[in-house]
Amino acid sequence: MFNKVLIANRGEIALRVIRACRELGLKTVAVYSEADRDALHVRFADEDVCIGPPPPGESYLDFKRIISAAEVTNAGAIHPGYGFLAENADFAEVCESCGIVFIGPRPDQIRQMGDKVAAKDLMKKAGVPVIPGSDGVVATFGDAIDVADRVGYPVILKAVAGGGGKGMRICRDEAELERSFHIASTEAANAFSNPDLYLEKVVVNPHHIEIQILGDSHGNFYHFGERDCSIQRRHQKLIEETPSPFINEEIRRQMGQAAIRGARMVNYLGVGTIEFLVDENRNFYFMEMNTRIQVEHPITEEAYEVDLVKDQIRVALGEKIEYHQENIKPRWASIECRVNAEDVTNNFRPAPGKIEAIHTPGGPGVRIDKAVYAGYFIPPYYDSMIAKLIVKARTRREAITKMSHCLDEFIVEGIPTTIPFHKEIFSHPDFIAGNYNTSFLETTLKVAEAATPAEKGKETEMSIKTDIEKEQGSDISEENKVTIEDKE
Ligand code: MV4
Repeated sequence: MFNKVLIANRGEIALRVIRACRELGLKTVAVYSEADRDALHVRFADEDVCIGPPPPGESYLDFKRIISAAEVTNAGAIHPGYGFLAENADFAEVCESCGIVFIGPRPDQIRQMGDKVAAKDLMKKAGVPVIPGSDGVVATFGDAIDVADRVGYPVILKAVAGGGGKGMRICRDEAELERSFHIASTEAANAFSNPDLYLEKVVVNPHHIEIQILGDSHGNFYHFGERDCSIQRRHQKLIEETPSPFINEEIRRQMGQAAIRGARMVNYLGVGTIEFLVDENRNFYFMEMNTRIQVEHPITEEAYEVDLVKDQIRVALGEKIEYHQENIKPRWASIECRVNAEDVTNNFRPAPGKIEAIHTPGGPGVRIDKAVYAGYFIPPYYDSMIAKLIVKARTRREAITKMSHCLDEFIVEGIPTTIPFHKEIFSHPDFIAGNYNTSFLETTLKVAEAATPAEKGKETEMSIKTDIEKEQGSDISEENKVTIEDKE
């Protein structure tokens, strides 16, 4: 079917895929931009092709350059990793038409899940609980009022083409809904070239719990439990863990079965993640589906003793994946910290530069997925995650202890990292007690909205402010911001 895989990505995920390919006896091709000549994925792949200048649009996002690289190297498949082209239905389609296997779901599945209203509709049909709200797009302000009256305030306006927290607006009453409706629609049109909105009741203090699923081309579907991703700052996950301290075996089974019903409904192919919001009473509601391998997949691999990337590639090879759902159980407690090259004291500003020295922790139950090394220059063009520190232990308490020691042992010189921030979280009694939800960083550590007077009106380079946001100053809640960042 194919025996050579081109990896259309960089960084740690490119290495992760190269390793999986090697173990499966597959040859690998790295592609790289001029900023990545010294990157490890280029060194470790069997072949490599420079595909253009540093800006992603001219390299890692450029269909033509990537397809050409696959054709000249005779690669039969492309693995997109996460970010970049991973959830681009058009790219998956182009691969198909060029006779190249896209390692991921089918183009129509990517497209369907990218349309948040279509995805929600589909899940509803599959019997998956969805957040109460509009039946599809809310066409007019009048319709929005009717739905809001039915489900009750506060409500949230979301962009149909949005996702990941981009272009959402919370409305506490009708007046606010009236003010927000046209603004949100205009923002959505500008940011996503689609003005359509849908409306939902706000789930208060939700937990972000996602279920890992896998489907093969023989009609088998499996779930690998949950990941608790509630520790986020500005919709960027910082810590993920499994099992979730909030989820018991019974809820896990229910959410897993719901996720499988959703996957089966679209005959889903490959690895995917179904994101749920879980309220304080442990009611769970479908939020979005991610049709890619995710940054945080290693905690599931460690806890469940599986290799999701190898399974993903095997599915693309047409192989049958043989698990027994009743044997897929969390055998370990696993936690991941995303180590980013960011200045925590300066609003988490990305801080690219040269890594002068690095020492990573080790020992039993410690896994580090990274692609940086001493002397490596972190280029400013891509995302700031430089390593993932993943631990596993028999209990959550032991995993937390291990993580704390690993963070102490993790030394990076030359650039600031998020490690000091992680240390704070791992010593916080509420985190240790498992007593947290998506509001933790904002309300407990008070960092989500770290804008100081000097910070007012200023944003990081990668985010854009719409005119209305500038008008409102930076007092608006995070939920009301639209960014163009498209990293995980
Ligand atoms: C919500 C919500 C509350 N109620 N929807 C944020 C990311 C995007 N995928 C959806 N998000 C939310 N949708 C309803 N009806 C709260 C959030 C939310 C959130 C969700 C998961 C993790 C962190 C979050 C932080 C702020 C808001």
